[in-house]
Amino acid sequence: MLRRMSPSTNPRVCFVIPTYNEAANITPLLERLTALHPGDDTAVLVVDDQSPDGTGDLVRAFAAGDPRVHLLEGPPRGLGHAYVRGMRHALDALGAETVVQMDADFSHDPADAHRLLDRLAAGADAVIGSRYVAGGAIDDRWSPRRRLLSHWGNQLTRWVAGLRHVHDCTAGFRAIRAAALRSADVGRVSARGYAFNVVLLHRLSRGGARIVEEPIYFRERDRGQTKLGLRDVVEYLLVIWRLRLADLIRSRRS
Ligand SMILES: Nc1nc2c(ncn2[C@@H]2O[C@H](COP(=O)(O)OP(=O)(O)OP(=O)(O)O)[C@@H](O)[C@H]2O)c(=O)[nH]1
Ligand SMILES: [Mg+2]
Repeated sequence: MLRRMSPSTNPRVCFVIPTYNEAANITPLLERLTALHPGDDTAVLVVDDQSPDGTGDLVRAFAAGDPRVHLLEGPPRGLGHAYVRGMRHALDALGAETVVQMDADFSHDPADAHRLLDRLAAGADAVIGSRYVAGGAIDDRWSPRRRLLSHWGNQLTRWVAGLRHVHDCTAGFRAIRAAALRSADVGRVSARGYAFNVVLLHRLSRGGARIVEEPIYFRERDRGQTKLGLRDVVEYLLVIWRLRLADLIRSRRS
């Protein structure tokens, strides 16, 4: 397929993909994403935390053959830090107009990104690839424990953090306009781990962003291992109550 020849223009869309030990997934994912988005208006930024399994080297090798692929490396400081670094780089260094955040393990189908981007083009500021709206689903291979944790974690978040209008608050597959990320001051989100996603969502929502949900099928990873740990769960619970407190203080002041 012919590429649009405008390599000096800023990418319209930058995929931001955090990785930690995703050597089994990253090359197939980069192949698939770059094939689905063949134009020079797309960039892919992998944010790797010096994965011991050599994920970074695989990205470097791929990027050598495709200048639209970028690698941002840093010390392992958690998923939240990786997202902040990646989104800042996408906005400030690459000049992206839209950021699509997604996981590296094929739980988020790269082919679904087009649907998220279409909803953005139709007027939304942020589109969530959602498991919990009509048409959305989770892989049957999820254990009942994992299902329960995710379902009730989401319900708790909606009520405690005041995000009742959103059904999938923890989703990591989202398309967000650069302007919305800037007004949410994404560079200053301090959550270390998975709580990043709910903090960013809360900031977007309170900043008046038009947030919509697009149903997705969330596939269980076939390769590699989960990194979700107890520390993340504890931070998450503290964070949603902190967000509620922030709302309370704000409403008292106004
Ligand atoms: N850079 C970076 N990436 C991370 C870190 N922790 C997780 N990731 C990546 O973030 C994405 C989501 O992590 P997963 O471990 O798949 O979390 P999950 O989807 O809740 O768990 P599974 O369903 O078991 O896959 C994946 O692409 C991971 O490689 C981290 O500390 N740093
Ligand atoms: Mg995963």
